[in-house]
Amino acid sequence: MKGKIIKIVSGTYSVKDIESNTIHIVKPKGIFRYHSLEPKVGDDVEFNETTILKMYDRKNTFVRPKVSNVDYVILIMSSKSPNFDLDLLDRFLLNIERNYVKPIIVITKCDLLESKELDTIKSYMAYYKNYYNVFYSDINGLKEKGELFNLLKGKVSILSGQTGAGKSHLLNTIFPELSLETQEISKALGRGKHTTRETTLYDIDGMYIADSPGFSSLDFSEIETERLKDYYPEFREHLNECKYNECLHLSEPNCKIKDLVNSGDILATRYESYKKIYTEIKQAKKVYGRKY
Ligand SMILES: Nc1nc2c(ncn2[C@@H]2O[C@H](COP(=O)(O)OP(=O)(O)OP(=O)(O)O)[C@@H](O)[C@H]2O)c(=O)[nH]1
Ligand SMILES: [Mg+2]
Ligand SMILES: [Zn+2]
Repeated sequence: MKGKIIKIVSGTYSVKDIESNTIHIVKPKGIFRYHSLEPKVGDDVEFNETTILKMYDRKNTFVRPKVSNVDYVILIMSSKSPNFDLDLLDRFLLNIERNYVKPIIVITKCDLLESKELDTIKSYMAYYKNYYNVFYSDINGLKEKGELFNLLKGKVSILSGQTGAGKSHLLNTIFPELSLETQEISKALGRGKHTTRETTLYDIDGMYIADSPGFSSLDFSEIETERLKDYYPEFREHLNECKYNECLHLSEPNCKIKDLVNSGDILATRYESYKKIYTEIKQAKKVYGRKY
């Protein structure tokens, strides 16, 4: 049989048979350990009644949460408590782009904003809409639920975003059958722990979705500084339009990207964030003495 791993609990694997839609509880063959291959949720496998026999090649694989073959990362950004933060948004987007996965952005907690504050956020997000799908949600859930479902059908998606941003709450409002644990942000921070701890791939009418614990710090030190520019869709759009093909859009002359920043076509905060992260990566490499 062919199937997809949807849950792993202490060495026991739940695999969904693609054809019959039934769940089978199985163990992986010892050969996986021998090859130090760790089957993860999202992996497509060949299996029989008791055992996973073979794992198919992965499109990609994530470490946090441990999920393979991810199509979308749904980035949950709260508009208030924790407060909306463009720099953080750009960092999360970079973290998704570097894994060559498509981000979908959901701005949560819109019910906590004055309409003026919401307008400000929406005016920024209008720029991001040129490149990504953007949704808004409040305490009651998501308005354009149908549109989101159309994107997610038949795909594997993971939720990502700061702790307390409302990942589990959003899943609960759009899929009430899940009843995931959520927690007041103040309590979550006081306890210093995330409310969500384990990874399950929920199968909701053919949409595979994993909730995941939020994280508060992102590490970009493994990115090569010369590659960083490739993870910005607005830079990719103008490949080869700078004087130098290898242009990093920093201090080079006749740089198309800098022109577009000056004309307001590229959001200045995006460019500033790019420069800042570039410098941070350079600094980190110096500290650790790495040579690239
Ligand atoms: N007013 C309002 N509160 C919300 C909204 N979304 C989430 N919350 C609240 O924010 C708090 C944190 O939400 P969670 O869903 O637990 O956050 P999380 O992102 O899953 O957090 P971790 O699992 O720790 O990463 C809870 O008290 C939710 O009830 C919203 O749209 N509006
Ligand atoms: Mg959670
Ligand atoms: Zn340039």
